Amino acid sequence: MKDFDSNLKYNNRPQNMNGFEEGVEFLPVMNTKKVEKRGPKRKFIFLGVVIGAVLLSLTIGLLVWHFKYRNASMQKIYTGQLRITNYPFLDAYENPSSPEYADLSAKVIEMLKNTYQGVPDLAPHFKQCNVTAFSEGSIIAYYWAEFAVPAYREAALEKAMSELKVKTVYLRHHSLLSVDSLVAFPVDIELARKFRDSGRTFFLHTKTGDVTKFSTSGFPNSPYPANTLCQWALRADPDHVIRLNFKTFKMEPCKTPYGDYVMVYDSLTAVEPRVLVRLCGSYPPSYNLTFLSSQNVMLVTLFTDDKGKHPGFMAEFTQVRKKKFCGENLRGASGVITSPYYPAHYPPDMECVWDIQVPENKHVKLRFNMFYLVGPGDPINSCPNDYVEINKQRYCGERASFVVSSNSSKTMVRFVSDKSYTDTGFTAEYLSYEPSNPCPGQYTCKSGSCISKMLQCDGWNDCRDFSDEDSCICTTEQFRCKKSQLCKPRHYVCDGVNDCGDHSDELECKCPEKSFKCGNGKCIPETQKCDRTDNCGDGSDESDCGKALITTCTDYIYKCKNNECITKNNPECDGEKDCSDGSDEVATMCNCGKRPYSRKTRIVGGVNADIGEWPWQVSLHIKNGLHTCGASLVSTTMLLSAAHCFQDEPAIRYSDPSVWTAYFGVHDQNKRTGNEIMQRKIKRIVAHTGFKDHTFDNDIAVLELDSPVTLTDFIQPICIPDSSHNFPVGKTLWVTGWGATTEGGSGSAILQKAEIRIINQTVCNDVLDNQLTPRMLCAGFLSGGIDACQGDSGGPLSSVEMSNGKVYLAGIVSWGDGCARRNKPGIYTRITKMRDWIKQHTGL
Ligand code: 4AZ
Repeated sequence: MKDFDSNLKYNNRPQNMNGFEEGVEFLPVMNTKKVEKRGPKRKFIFLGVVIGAVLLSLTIGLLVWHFKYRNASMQKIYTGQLRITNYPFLDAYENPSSPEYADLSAKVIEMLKNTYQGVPDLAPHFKQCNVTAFSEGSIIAYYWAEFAVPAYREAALEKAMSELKVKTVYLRHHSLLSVDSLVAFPVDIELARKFRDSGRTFFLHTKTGDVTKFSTSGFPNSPYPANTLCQWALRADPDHVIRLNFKTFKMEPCKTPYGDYVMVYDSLTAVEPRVLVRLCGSYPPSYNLTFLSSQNVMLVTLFTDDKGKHPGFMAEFTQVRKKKFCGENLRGASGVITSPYYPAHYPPDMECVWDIQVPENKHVKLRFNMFYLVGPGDPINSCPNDYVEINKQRYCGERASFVVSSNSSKTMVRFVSDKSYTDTGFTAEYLSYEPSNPCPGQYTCKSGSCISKMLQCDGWNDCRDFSDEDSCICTTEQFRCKKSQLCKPRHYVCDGVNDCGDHSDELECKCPEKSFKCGNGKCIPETQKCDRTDNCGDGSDESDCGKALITTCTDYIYKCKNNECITKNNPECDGEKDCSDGSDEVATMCNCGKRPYSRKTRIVGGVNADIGEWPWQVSLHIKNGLHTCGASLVSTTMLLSAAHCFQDEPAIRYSDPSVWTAYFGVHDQNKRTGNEIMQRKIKRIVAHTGFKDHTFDNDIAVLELDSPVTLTDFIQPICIPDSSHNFPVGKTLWVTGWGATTEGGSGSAILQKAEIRIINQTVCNDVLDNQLTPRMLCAGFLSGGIDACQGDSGGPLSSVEMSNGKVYLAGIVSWGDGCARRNKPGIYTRITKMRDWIKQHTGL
C-alpha cells in the first residue's frame, strides 16, 4: 500500500509541455543524485533520443514495406492466340512432337519475348512463355505467358497487355514472322496451377464423314475421377466448323462457385471471352446440347471437385462446311427463317441477313415462334450481346412468341452473335398480308398479331402489347382494375388473389383494422390468429405461425408421430427437424418428389413435357392397348388414380385389375419400348367406397402393382402431402397427361404439361353451381384456355414446394364441365382430405 502511495505522488506532478511524461522512472524520493540531474539539458537529450528512435523506426518500417511488400510480386498468367500470316499451315503443326512444330513454336516464343522486351511495362516482369497448339487459318498459334509483377504495377501491366500490337517481326536466322490478331486474356491462377499439376489434354481431329466420340473417363459404368482438370482439343479441316453434341450429360448437380462443370470454348485456349457454354448438372436426352464453333477448333474442359460419382458425359463431334453466307434473299409470299444450325446453339461471331420481299401489293410480317438469344432481353440497353434487328429495332434475350410487322412489302432481318456464349436461337415464319385487312375474321393487335375476336376486352393481354384490352368498356360481369384499367371477371374480386397486379381487386374487401383476412376471405379478430383454433374454417389463421411447438392440434397443423404439433407452414421434409422425434424428416417419407432432370422449363414452345420431367406420371392402358387414364407413382408398388377410371361398364370390367397395364417412364405413347420404360400388371384396385358417380365425390383409387418398379431417373415417386399441407389459393401447380388437347378432340402422343393456379373454393363453387365438396380442389383459369381434359383423369396435379424443391401431389384429375371453357375450371381430388384413406390402403 505504501509503495502505491509513493507512485501516485509522482503521477500527480504536472506533465511537461512536450507531452512526454518525465516521471515514468518512479524514482524513490530519497535518490537525491538523480533528482539533482533534472534540468533543461537533460530534457533536450531525452527529447533527442525519443525523436531519433521514432525516426529510426519509421525508416525501418518504410524499408521493410518497400522490400517485403511493395516489391512482393504476384504471378500473372495470360493465355492468348495470334495469327501468323506468312506461312502455310502444315499437318505436322498439329503434332507437338514434330520438328516443324518445334521450329514454329521457337519462332513464336522468340517473337513474343522480343515483343514483351520492347514494352517498358512488361519487360521487367516477363518470366516465360510457351506455345500450346497451332490451328489453321492461316496459322493460329495458342500460347501462354507468365509475368511476376509487384502489386502496384499490375494495372500498368494489364493495360500494356491489352494494348499489345505486333505486325512483322524479324527474328534470328533472318526469318520473318508476320503476325496479326494478337490477343491475350488473364488466366485464373488457381486453375492454371491445377492444370499444370494434374491436367491432361486429348487432341482429336475429325474428318468429313467421321463422328468422333469422347467421354469422361469411366463413362458410363464408373464415376469420373475426382479433382481432375482435363481438356479435349477438337479440330476439323480448314473451311469447316465443329458441331459438338453431348449425347449424355449427367454430372454432379450444379454448385456455386465451383462443383463439377464443363466449359466449351470457341478457341483452343480456355479464356472467358471465348466461352460458348458452361454446363453442369444433368440434362434430359430431349435437351438439345449441340454447339457450333466459328472456326475449325473447339476446346472442351472438365473440372471436377473432390467427389466424382456420376456417370459423366459422352459427346461426339463432326465437321460441317463453314457457311460462306448466312441468310438468304427470299421472294415467296411466305416462308420460314431460322438462326444458323437451329435447333443447335448458333455459332458465335456470326452475322446473317435475310432480305425478304413479298408480292408488291402485300405487306410482310414475321412471327417468331422460338426466341432464345443470349443477352439481357431488355432492348432498352440496345442488346449488347446477340440480337435480331428488324427495321432498326433490336430484339434479344428469351422471348415468348411475338410478331413484327412491316408496313411495306420488303423487310430486312439481321442476326448478329458476338464472340462468346450462344443459345438455341430462333425460328420465325414470314407471311404476306393484305394491308387493308391484316387478320381476316380475327382481331388485329397493334403488333400485327391476329387473335380471336372473343379475346378482345376479356381482361387478358392476349396480344402481349395490351392492344386487345385498350379502351374497353367493362361489362356488368366485369370489374375494372385500377392501374392497368383491364376489365377482369367480377369473380376475381375478393378471391384472395391479386389478379389485377395492383391489388385493386382485393382492396374493397379488406378486413377491418386489427383483424386478419383468412384464405377464404373471412375476417377474424387478429387475436385469433395462431391461437391454435381454426377460426377461419380453412386453417389459414393457424398455418403460418412460425415454428412453435404446441400441444393442441387442428386439422391444419402438422402432427408429429409422438403427437406433438408444429405450427409451421408445411414442415414435412423441409430439411429441418421440427418434431423432437424427427418424424417430420424420416428418409422413408421424404425420399420422393425428386426430378433428376429438373431444368428450367422454357416459356414458349408448346406444352410438350420434357423427357423425365414428370417421373411419377403413369399411363394406364386397358386390354386393347390404349391409354385410358393417368395415375401417380407414390412408392415402388403403389399408384394413386381416380376412382371413376375403375367403374364397370357393360362392355368392360374396369374394376378388374387384370384388364390394366401400367407404363412408367413414358414420354411418347408411340414409343413404349426402350430402356427408360417399364411396365407392370396391376394386382389390386381399391376404389374409394365413398365415390359417387353423380357427384364425383371421393374420386380416388389405390392400385397395387404385381411387382415393384425399379426407380430410375425417369421413374420416381411423388410425395404425398400431409393432411395439414397448405396449398394456398393462387399457387401455381402443374397438370400433366396424354388426354385430349381440345374438348372432344383426340389425345396427345407426347406427354403434355400445363401450368394452372388454385382457385378460391367459394368462387369456384359459384361458377360451378355449388357442385364442389370439400374433397375437391379447383384449379385452372376462369378465363379458360388451359385445362385438363378427357384422358388426363387419374393423373397428377403436381405442386413444387419452394422450401425443399420436392414435388407434392396436390390433386388427382377428376372432372370438369367440358374442357378449358371460360368459367369452368378443372376439378381435382383434394389429396390432403384423403390422407387417412391413403394411409389406410397403402400404408404410406
Ligand atoms: C375427363 O373426362 C375429364 N376439364 C377430365 C378433366 C376435365 C374434364 C374431363 C377437366 O376425364
